[in-house]
Amino acid sequence: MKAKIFTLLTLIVFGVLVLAACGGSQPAAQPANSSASASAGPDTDGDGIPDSAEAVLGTDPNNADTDGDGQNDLADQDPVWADNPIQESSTTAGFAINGLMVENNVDADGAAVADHLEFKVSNPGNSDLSNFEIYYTITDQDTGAVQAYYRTLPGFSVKAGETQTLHFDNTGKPGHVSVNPNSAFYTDVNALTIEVYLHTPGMVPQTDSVAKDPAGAEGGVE
Ligand SMILES: [Ca+2]
Ligand SMILES: [Ca+2]
Ligand SMILES: [Ca+2]
Repeated sequence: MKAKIFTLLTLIVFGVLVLAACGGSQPAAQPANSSASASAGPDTDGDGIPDSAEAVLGTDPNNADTDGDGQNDLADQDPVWADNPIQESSTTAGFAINGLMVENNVDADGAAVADHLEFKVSNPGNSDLSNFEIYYTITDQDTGAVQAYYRTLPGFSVKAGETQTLHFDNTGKPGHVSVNPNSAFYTDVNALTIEVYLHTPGMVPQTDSVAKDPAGAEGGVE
């Protein structure tokens, strides 16, 4: 499977670059600094894959390492699958997650907003918590295909005794964590299962899962 994906990636990137090169060979009208990658369109994240090809591959045009496994998208044999790197020996249950949802999301006024992943993190302890990291998977309930992502959350913290909500979307709002716009979450219309695994050093990781209806249909009252 990985070999297939890598081959597909290679072929697509190669195809885009060949097309670009053909375009670039047309004479005179091309500016002096015209290059294959420039002709193929922008490469926003500089990973060597044009944005247009990232859409085909299902990778993130704004992130050179879509799945967060440390390998650049171009070199990664499976750019939307990361092994879970989180290791923890502590048995201290220092925080809780709840309210995980992908549908029926509402804004501060209770109005419906586009589906995105969100959940609450509660800190009942006496110390502020930070240095969170998350691993999450998106599973197609029909095909069994799984995507898996890892990332650190350097801007997220929860003060002692407080609860904070984590949002995963591409609204660019303060505190919201960006996600792959070409991931299964947005492009797969089958029913999905999303599982999250949240960790901060020295505490037992917390996990939860939620189902996303086919075609993004809302499952309840908006
Ligand atoms: Ca790119
Ligand atoms: Ca990328
Ligand atoms: Ca990667």
